[in-house]
Amino acid sequence: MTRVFSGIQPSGDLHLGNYLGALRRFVDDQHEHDSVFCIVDLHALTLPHDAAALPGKTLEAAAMYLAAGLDPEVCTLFVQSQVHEHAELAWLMECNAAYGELSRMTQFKDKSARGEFVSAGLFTYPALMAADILLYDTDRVPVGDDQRQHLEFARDVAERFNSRFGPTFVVPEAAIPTVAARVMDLQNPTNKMSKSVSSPQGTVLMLDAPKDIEKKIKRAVTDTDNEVRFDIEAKPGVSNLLGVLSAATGEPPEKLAERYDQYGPLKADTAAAVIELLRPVQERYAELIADEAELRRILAAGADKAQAIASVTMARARSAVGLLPR
Ligand code: AQP
Repeated sequence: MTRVFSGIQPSGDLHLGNYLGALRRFVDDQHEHDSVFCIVDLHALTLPHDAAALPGKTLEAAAMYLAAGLDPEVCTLFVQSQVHEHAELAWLMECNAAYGELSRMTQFKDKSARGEFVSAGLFTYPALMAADILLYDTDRVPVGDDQRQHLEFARDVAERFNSRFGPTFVVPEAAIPTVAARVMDLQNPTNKMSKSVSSPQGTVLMLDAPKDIEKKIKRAVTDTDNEVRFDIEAKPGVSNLLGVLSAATGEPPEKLAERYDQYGPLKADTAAAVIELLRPVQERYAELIADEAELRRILAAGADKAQAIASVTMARARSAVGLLPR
């Protein structure tokens, strides 16, 4: 059976981009593939973070995964730092990654340009991500388009490791959605919607109240010619709305565009579709987040299941590079 692995950082409040680009697709995958999903809290340490808030954010991410429809009886759901093999394999990945290839990562360039303190962890983030994926003999990684380059890096390191030390890792494939692969910020439609870049009016949060979703989408930046056309280069704002509406309704964006000759109705329909899409998730989330003990229990059981797989791969990788067993 195909193995699927993916993760989301508990680095802030999850948004519509995380849902359409990643989370929603995990729910379908769990029934078709052997699925392992992770809350990648070690990745959330790569930027300055609020230590006191992180445990809560991690539980919120878990509740959101479950609210979106993940069933812990069907898939494996766990927290990255609770399976120590992630940090351990990351070191082997770093020692097989070239400084030059890590320097070319666009996410590192973007994020390092923003902060005053640029951690070495931010630089080696893709090596930890490669470890996450390779530990589970992953065939397929459902991610948004922003993670394409990191996935390519994981493949390159796996191939290099296999050719240096013998067959050790499965080389994974990225699975990028055809619509809403990169949901853009509503106020800056040439930037992706993101947790860590503060654009409150440009980011639809998973837990936003319907009136806030409506307000944000109705105020989305478009352009002045009032022509509804799906053209990401020339009309990024309008195309972003059409992409979101398409992801919510299942209709191709080009076809949806034919239905509108003004921006107002497109925005109103997009807002209504997003509100309806998120409503059931928000309702389930409210119930799940109220029972912290149950969330912790689910995550502990998930970590046991994950570690049973990860420890086998880790032992194989240790032996391949010549580390002496204890
Ligand atoms: N705007 C987006 N459109 C589509 N997919 C997206 N993803 C993120 N933003 C968009 C996908 O969500 C998954 C989880 O992402 P992550 O938490 O690992 O971090 P990220 O990709 O760096 O996303 P953020 O929200 O921008 O987080 P910060 O700001 O903390 O870095 C991934 O599959 C990603 O592709």
